[in-house]
Amino acid sequence: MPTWKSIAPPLSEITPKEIFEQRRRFLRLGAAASLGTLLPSAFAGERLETAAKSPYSVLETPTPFKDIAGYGNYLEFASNKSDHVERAQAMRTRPWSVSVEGLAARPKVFAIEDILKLAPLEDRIYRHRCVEGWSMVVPWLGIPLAALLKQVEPLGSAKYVEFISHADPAIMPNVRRQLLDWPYLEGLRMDEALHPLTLLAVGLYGETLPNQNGAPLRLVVPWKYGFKGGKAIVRIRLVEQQPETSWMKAAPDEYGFYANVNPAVSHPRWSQRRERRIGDFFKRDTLMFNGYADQVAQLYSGMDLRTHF
Ligand SMILES: Nc1nc2c(c(=O)[nH]1)N[C@H]1C(S)=C(S)[C@@H](COP(=O)(O)O)O[C@H]1N2
Ligand SMILES: [Mo]
Repeated sequence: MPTWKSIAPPLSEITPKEIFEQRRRFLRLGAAASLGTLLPSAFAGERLETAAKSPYSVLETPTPFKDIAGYGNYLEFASNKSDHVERAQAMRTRPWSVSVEGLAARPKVFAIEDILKLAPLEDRIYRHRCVEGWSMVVPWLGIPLAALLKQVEPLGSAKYVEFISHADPAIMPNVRRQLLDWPYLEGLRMDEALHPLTLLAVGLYGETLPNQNGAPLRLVVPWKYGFKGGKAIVRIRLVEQQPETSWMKAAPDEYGFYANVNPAVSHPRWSQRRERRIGDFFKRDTLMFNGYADQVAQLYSGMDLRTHF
């Protein structure tokens, strides 16, 4: 079976030339100079060209590529933190389209190539905190989700956004079982979805996303626990009611709709006060809103974050 690399054109062919030039300058500055040694050839995707570093990036050292691409959760493929890597290689991520539908004046099905033309690709180095207590620093490439949502002209009645991931029982062993209510469904409130930090990621470390990290595009919401970031998204629905996510259906007392990183609110089975950054020996304190409080705290003013966990 061909992998997507063998059937997909390099994404560089569809990004504007001036962005490509900026990217080359960025590369020459050395920010990605060590990539060659970081990328195991089995994971190497197509190089993406991006604008300069984003002001939204944190000034922390990114977790090595091999850890980001080798450790994580992709429950459709595996229930542990590593078996999904090999299994996800069976996925074909081209051609790919995303239907943006529901309460919108101009609902539309977008080919991924057209999504990439909506805004310049940005390097965004984000903290990534998993609800289970581990964390990473991830150099994503992506565009703000808002750039896509604005295209369909959301109606005033659209209060929430649902994100629906690809589910294919033929290649995803856990989709043949009842582990979660498939397809993986996540959601955001409209103002969270339109927040400039909310990213549709298509790349990692300057390359197209590895399949195991959610290729060809996935959601990234850096002030929330990692499970809010659905992988391999195929459908985005604008809705009036708060979505019931796959995790809320599975364990409503453990996984709330908001899932904001909050060291003061424990998971029923463990504390969220501290986290282990992959590669570190000692744990570190978890920061309110994962360190993004200055940018997002006002979204929740007046809300009780214990009830709305
Ligand atoms: N479709 C889908 N998306 C998913 C998951 C999943 O199991 N299925 N796991 C989530 C969880 S719990 C985390 S921590 C992140 C992990 O993403 P990463 O592997 O890119 O670090 O993906 C999230 N998105
Ligand atoms: Mo997670």
